[in-house]
Amino acid sequence: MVISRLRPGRAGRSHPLAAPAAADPAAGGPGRRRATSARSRHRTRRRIALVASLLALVGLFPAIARADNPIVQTIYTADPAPLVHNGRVYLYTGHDEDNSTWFTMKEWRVFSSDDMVNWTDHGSPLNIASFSWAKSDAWAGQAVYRNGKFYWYVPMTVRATGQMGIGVAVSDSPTGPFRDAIGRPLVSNGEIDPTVFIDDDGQAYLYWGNPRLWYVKLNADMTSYSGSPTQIPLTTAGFGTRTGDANRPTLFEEGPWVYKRNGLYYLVYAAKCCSEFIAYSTAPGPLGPWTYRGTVMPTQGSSFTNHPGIVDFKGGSYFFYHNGALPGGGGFTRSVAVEKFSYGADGSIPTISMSTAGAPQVGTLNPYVRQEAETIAWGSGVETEPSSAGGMNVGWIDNGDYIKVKGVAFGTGAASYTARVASAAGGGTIEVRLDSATGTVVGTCRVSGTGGWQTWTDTTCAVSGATGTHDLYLRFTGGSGSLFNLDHWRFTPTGGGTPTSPPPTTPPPTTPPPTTDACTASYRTTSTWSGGFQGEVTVTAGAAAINGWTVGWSLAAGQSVSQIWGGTLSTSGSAATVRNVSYNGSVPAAGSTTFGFLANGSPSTPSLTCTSP
Ligand code: FUB
Repeated sequence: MVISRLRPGRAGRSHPLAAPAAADPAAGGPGRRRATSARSRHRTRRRIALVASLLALVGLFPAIARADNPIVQTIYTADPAPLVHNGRVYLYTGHDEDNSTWFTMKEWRVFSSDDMVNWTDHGSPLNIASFSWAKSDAWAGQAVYRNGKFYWYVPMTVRATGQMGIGVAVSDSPTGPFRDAIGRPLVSNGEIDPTVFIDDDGQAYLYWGNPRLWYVKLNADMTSYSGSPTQIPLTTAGFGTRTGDANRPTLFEEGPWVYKRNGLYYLVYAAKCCSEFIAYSTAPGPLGPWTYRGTVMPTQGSSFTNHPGIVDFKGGSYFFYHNGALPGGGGFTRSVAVEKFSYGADGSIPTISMSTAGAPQVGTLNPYVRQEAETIAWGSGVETEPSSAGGMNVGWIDNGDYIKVKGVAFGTGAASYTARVASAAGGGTIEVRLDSATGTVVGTCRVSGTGGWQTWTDTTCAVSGATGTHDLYLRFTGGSGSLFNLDHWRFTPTGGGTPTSPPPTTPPPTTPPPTTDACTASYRTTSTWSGGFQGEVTVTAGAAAINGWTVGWSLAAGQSVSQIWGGTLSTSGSAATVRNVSYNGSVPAAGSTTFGFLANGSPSTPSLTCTSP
């Protein structure tokens, strides 16, 4: 069938029908992103508008379960690879370009969550241009953690040969940036879809393949291997029986995912073609012998491929996959989704069906600490882009767009809402609503023009009636066109007293600091209330990039820090010391990053020191 000729990795093929070489997708500044994004925006808008109208219907009929699958609504995502690290799930995906008619994929993306429903967009820390030897086809990969580093194994077309090869990128942080670890393919035999498994004895294995299934033993450095790539025998006992394709007698197609649970080794994979379903086999060891165990997920969901990823997280087991569920979705415009499941007593994986409900929330979201605007359970109409303040921001906000944040624990009540916003236009309004996009308004924040899409300021509004736990809807209203951007937000609890407007503050430096300093730090108070305040510190690198920073100051009498984000705090007497966290230690020359904190006491402007190793 036609699709079969288009599928990757058939014996003897080297992707003659692959998409044209990727345009350079390297992230420029937010301005550049906005310019390039504009072209695709109208296309994206058409499908998102459909989502919005469907959800509006759901809002009118609250008895209908609200959809949280697929996980990402701002772009098409594919080939999920989850990784659990330090209490969060990091989800590594591919990115299907809008309107694709082939696996047109130029970059990989990272999202993360600590509750399985609200997902933070970390943008694209790795793309085809990260590999000087690669031409195109940012297909299915997997990231693993070892010895303080994150290794991301990804397949691409090798420019010199036109064959698929597998590269390895490395980073100190799960969200990157990642760089090519070895400057060449780790392996290249025309086959795809790497998965890496590290056994209890420390031996790491790289598996990959379509149409065959390969493995090689990785060395402890995770960027080289011992021995030669070796085929895993594809027997019908191990991988089931396929009929109608003499060249492929077993069900194994592609997308292997290997892990171990209770001493049993699992190999989960896309089976048969096309359309694929998800099957699994088990073995007593990492190299087999494998026994076919049946279906994990039947053929479903408007995409002729599927792709598995399985993790355990906070006591539950989760199956990630992709389908064509977003408007405009299909075999080349896919979306990643997740279901929770339980293993059988014998270690079997049940048959799992795709759902629109997705996994249940684990815990609740704390609205009284900084939350990134790009932490989203469901977004309608909005997109994301790199923020000049670090990380991502939500942009392309039009009248009627909204963001849903699920399971927000207001407790005894919120007194105010503060959002970090920017607008090169006239701004608009943030309606703070509960439980649906048309639910009770508990606050209304006005956003004014700030003179630039990346010129950030805070807006604060009073909140009343937000108690207990609710889904939070930030609904955006205003005139026509883009209204404003949103970087992060938080609520202030009623317990601290009546919030006041933020006092006049000293803006962060707009010019680079003296070249002799490794870094400088500036402070501003972002809100106050009776008995407490919130502060923000901007760390700015000098003439050279820095890798790690430490900010120190003396707490004034009566001050104590109760919460911090974007840094780790240690105190000794009145001395407060904040060090970077993994994602914001690297600051380019003259670039800046921020951390924030909540404190008891009265605000004062501290004298800050900033050092970098
Ligand atoms: O996303 C491109 C290819 O489609 C992947 O490498 C395969 O696993 C299939 O999902």
